[in-house]
Amino acid sequence: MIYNDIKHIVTNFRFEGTYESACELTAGNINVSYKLTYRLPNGSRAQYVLQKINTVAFKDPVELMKNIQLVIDHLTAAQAREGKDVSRRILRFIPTVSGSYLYRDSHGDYWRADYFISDATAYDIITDPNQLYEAGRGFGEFQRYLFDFPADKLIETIPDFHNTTKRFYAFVAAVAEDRAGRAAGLTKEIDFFFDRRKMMDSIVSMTKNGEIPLRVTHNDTKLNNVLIDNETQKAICVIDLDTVMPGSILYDYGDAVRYGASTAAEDESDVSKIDVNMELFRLFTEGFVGEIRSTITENEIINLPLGIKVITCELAMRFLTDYLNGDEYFKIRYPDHNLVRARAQMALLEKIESRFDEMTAFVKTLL
Ligand code: GN1
Ligand code: MG
Repeated sequence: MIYNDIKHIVTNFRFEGTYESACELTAGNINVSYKLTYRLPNGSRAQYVLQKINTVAFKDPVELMKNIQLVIDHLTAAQAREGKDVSRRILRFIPTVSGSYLYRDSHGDYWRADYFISDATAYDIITDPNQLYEAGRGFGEFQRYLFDFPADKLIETIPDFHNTTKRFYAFVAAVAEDRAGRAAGLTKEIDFFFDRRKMMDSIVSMTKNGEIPLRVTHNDTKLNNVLIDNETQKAICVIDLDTVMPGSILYDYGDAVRYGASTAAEDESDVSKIDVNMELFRLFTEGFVGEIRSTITENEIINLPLGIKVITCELAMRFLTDYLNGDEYFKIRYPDHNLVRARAQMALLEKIESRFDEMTAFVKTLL
């Protein structure tokens, strides 16, 4: 069945060998991704990731791919300088038959493909606490490599992506328009975000007034966006470079803790299961800060826990906004999925708020 969806696409890429099988990779909420297996002439197998880019989220795939290529070149040079073997550490795209990295099909959809990095895992849920330390180290290292990236070379692939203040305005508009007729029963949820408006403005305003520097950041640091080597259990490669653009490091740090240190899935429907695992919070923080301690400011370190709060609130609000808009942005697997996601992230935020002082006390020990 999957083959029918992609057979007209795969022939347009310079994959080695002959097509054998494909399965869908379902972890992402935006792009559609497939893992392809090809058989090589010597009988061994090659694996690739094929992706259809979501153009509701990414309006300009051509510019998006230029951004990613600049980031890849920068990462490659930085790691080569450290004498690292980059072959399993950096995404590598497969050219199309016409030699570019994007194929536009007859419906106008954009496709790209890269080598699947084998013998490594993108964890949705960790199997060992050390993996969170490694995830922290991996994202920290990625951040370190980007410190001297010339930000003015990058376009904003999604303008105002983590401008939480503007996200709030979009939420207010969604409530007012109530396009899907869903706002009536959601007074409690809607009030939740109005009550946190000031907190949601905090990083944007600190960035504006220069208290927190603008850096080149990843902007989507879910645990499953860093690959951990199966054998060494070390973080080897940060993936999903679609949203690398200027931003605050507080969001990258916060998003990773939000997802990786939670005791439940991002869309857990039983909110009583949701909490922050403080050991995992500490492990991630140590790994992350350890890589970049000498390059970030004290003010950034002290405000790391604020990043966890703001990004969790932002994402909860984005899920609710999408629910109010009739589910036009995030892929959903069942009708109320976005509402369930929003409630899960709201529950997580309440736990983060209750542990905020403890988190702040911990990051201060790293100063
Ligand atoms: C989306 O598709 P994925 O998993 O890479 C979203 C992130 C959210 C995340 C929540 C471009 O990321 O911002 O944090 O879902 N990406 C975009 O799971 O909107
Ligand atoms: Mg992503």
